[in-house]
Amino acid sequence: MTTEEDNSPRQRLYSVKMRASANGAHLSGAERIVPPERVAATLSALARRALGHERGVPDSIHLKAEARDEILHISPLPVSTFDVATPEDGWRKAEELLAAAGIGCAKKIRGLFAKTFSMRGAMLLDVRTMERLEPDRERGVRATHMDSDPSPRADRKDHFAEALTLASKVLHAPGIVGEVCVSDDPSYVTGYVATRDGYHRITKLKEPQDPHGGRIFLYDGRREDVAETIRFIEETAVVVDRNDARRPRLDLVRDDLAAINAAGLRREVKVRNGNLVSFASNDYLGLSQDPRVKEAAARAVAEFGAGTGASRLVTGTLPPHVRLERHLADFKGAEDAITFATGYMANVGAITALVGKGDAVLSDALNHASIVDGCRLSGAEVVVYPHLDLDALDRALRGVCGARRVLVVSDGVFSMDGDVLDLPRFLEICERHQAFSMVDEAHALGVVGATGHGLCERFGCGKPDIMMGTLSKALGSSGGYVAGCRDMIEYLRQKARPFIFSTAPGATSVAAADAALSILEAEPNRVVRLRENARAFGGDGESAIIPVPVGDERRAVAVSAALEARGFLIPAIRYPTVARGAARLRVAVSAAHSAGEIAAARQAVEEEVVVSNKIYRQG
Ligand code: WAQ
Ligand code: MG
Repeated sequence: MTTEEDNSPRQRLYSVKMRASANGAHLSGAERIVPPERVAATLSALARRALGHERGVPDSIHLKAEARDEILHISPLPVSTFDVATPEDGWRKAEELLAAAGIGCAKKIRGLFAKTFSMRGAMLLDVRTMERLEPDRERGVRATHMDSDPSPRADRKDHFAEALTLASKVLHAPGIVGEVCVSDDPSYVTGYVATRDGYHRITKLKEPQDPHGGRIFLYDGRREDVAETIRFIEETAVVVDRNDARRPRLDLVRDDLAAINAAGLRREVKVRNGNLVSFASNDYLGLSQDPRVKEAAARAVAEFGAGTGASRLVTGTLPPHVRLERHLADFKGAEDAITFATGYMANVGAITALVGKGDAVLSDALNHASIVDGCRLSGAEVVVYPHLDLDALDRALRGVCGARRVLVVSDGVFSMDGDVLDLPRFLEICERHQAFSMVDEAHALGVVGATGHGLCERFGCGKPDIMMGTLSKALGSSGGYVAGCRDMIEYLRQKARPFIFSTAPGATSVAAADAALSILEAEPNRVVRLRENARAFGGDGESAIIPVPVGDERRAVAVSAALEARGFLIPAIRYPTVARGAARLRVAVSAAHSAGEIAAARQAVEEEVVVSNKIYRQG
């Protein structure tokens, strides 16, 4: 054991405890060991914790503080985390860890958890004879008088910190060779196996929603010493010193990864499988593969080289940049345009340039992450209004009258469900409040409007002050742009930091976007075909995105995998991109899909969703 006992005189400490009950039943409990100056604050934090417990409101709260002269200071057990997919895998791991510590009865131990459920304390098990040694089988053995230094915040439960303290103390007791713990908290599925060589977290020891848990302390020693072991666990005051035990820094990252995995939220960086029919791309018009677009890119690299060597305002601006910006401005019916290396940068750049401290920005609840990040980074007051609720926007604008400048920003076509902003109404509201209007047409350019010019064409209305869009989707290249009046664009050239401080985008992507824009203008029929394909897949033809709601994250992933096995790439969209429990398939059609591909994919989606419905109900 790595523990060092240090008996040098220290400041007198207080053992502070809280116990709360409702209708005579235990509700919550916690304890801390703190210096005198922390006693009052700790009592109050523990009271808050009792009152805020999710299982109910207490009708009695006991708070107690007693001075302890003798405190044993020990080191924490070293921590490791094992990421497992299912409780079965978790218990297999637990079995291995116990076996490594010379404890061979893991299966029996697991079975005993059926009896720990009603116990407030732990079962004390003799690992040689399998006898239960706790004197009171209903209550069990309760580990108390313990804390760590530093002490975790007292007003709410930190499962990990409190469990590590308990396990470190218990494994320090004479004769204790191990502990197995499963939380009784239905939403907390991580448990642990502690042995003398460490605290081993196992990310899944039960299914979510399961309220059963408990603790079993494993004893290997003489029967006449049991009383002394229990006395240590229940009465000796122990502080686990975590000050010089900062956890290995990579473990902090691995813990988070394990949690992401356990929740079914892991995403993979995948190399595209060229054999699948893809409904995952934003290459709505198929222009990324058009020979004329590729040819333009190749010519540009031959003429101007691979990189631009400097930012736009230094020496990075090349003739293709100027040509594309002119072309975009004309296409959007605007006076000028500015391009960025990515659409993300265009949003962050425009928003942070326009508003800052003392200003306000109003943003639709489902706006793209790049808009969200721009709002946060700007330092302006951010008001998020409910998705597409323009009455709420109107009301919110009345509430920000103290702000110096006000910006309202919305996606034109929302990327997850393909729903469309009512632009005329949006503009009327912004105008009335003298707020800047900004619309992101990333999923609208080349898609919305009879000839793909976007929302203004679709509604036959005026223009937002800031018309943002991308070169990366329908134009088949990469980059972002903002189009607007001359002064607005000049302002962005002076103020937009991603523009000022990035190396100018390469001539290849710029020339490719320019060529694609020419094709879009010359061949508006592509837009018509795209809309027909969207309708053939069951969409309303307003956008190229058709959401198929599924709900459960794992189920959405399973349906997506089944579709992949049938030759269709249709991604599952999960939290954090959409809300938890609102996972869906996101179908993005392209003008390049044939009628046969659309029909086959639609049928496959319908079948696989039905199959998964059945499996899900049974399971
Ligand atoms: N002494 C003995 N047994 C206890 C004690 C105690 N002081 N407190 C709780 N138990 C028993 C009791 O049977 C509970 O039902 C059971 O343990 C579970 O208690 O690294 O939250 O407080 O992230 O629900 C593990 C953390 C958290 C894993 C465990 O336990 C990690 C947890 P809970
Ligand atoms: Mg609990």
